[in-house]
Amino acid sequence: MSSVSNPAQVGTVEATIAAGINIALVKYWGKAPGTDNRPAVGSLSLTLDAPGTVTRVAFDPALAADTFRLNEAEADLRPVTRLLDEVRALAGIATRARVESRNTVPTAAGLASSASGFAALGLAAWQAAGLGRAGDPLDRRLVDLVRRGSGSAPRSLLGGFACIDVETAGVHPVTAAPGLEVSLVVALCADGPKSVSSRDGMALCAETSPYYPAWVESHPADLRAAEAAIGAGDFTALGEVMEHSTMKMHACMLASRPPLRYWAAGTLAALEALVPLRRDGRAYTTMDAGPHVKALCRREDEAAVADALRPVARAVLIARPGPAAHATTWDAGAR
Ligand code: 2P0
Repeated sequence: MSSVSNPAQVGTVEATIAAGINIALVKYWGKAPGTDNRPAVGSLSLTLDAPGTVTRVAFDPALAADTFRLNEAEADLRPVTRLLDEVRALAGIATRARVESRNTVPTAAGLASSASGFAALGLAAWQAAGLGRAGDPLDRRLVDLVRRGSGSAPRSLLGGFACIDVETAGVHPVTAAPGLEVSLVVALCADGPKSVSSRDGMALCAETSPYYPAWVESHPADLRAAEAAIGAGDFTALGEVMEHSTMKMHACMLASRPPLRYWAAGTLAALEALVPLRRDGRAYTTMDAGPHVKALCRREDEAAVADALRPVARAVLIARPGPAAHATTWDAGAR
């Protein structure tokens, strides 16, 4: 009888995972001291049905080194190998892996894809190494693994609304009241990648913005309000707290030295275009570490919100709540 304890040691084993991007309603901005990429504040997000990432990981004994292709081209292997090394250590294997990834996130437009990317990579590697299967309850080691890649990635392991708790750095689903049917309309407002990475921006803000301590201190109340609004199906309360968390984060960024401004002219144009719908309580906006505007609305208003944004945006995507990261086939892809 073979003494091999893990299937990844005897032949090629592979897994393919699809994960959607997520948009934070209550924002993560700032890191706890230390090197484990733990957040300084919690966060609450919505995982979207699209766009997202599909990743296939194959542990192949014939490989001498890991390989990584993103959208059919060779890509930076270092963050992938870092994550694979952690998985190999946990699984007790040394096998190298072939990793292929397809991003349906328009990366050229600068819409963040690291959350769906690390969620898909982490879960695919996890499953291929025999550490767990799709549908298993979330393993805390998996949450930590993907968080070290990207602080927002644990939220993309879950579908719908997801919350990261600042005390534990764990992630849990937030169940919405049945009547709360929302859409997120994404307006792409500028071209090109962002000038300052989230990591550098967070460090600058924590070191130089006089508003950073207030941001951290006032954060838990926003998180509680958002969780309560989702549970009660209160769209207005949810929209208002999302907007408030967003503007506090950007105020904190703007007060950094030198100022950190992720907005572009197109960002303000999109906000202006939504003023009438905002006045009627039909659309609330959020922006991340980039120029794009995302509008939260009720499902019945998604077409009206998209119509208002189209004249001023480079492109408009209508997204709805999406599933948890899940097994798929490489050919099925993702839209
Ligand atoms: C968020 N952002 O909650 C916030 C709002 C940007 C603004 O999560 O440094 O790329 O890799 O942990 O995951 C930026 O996220 O940051 C982010 P790192 P990450 O969505």
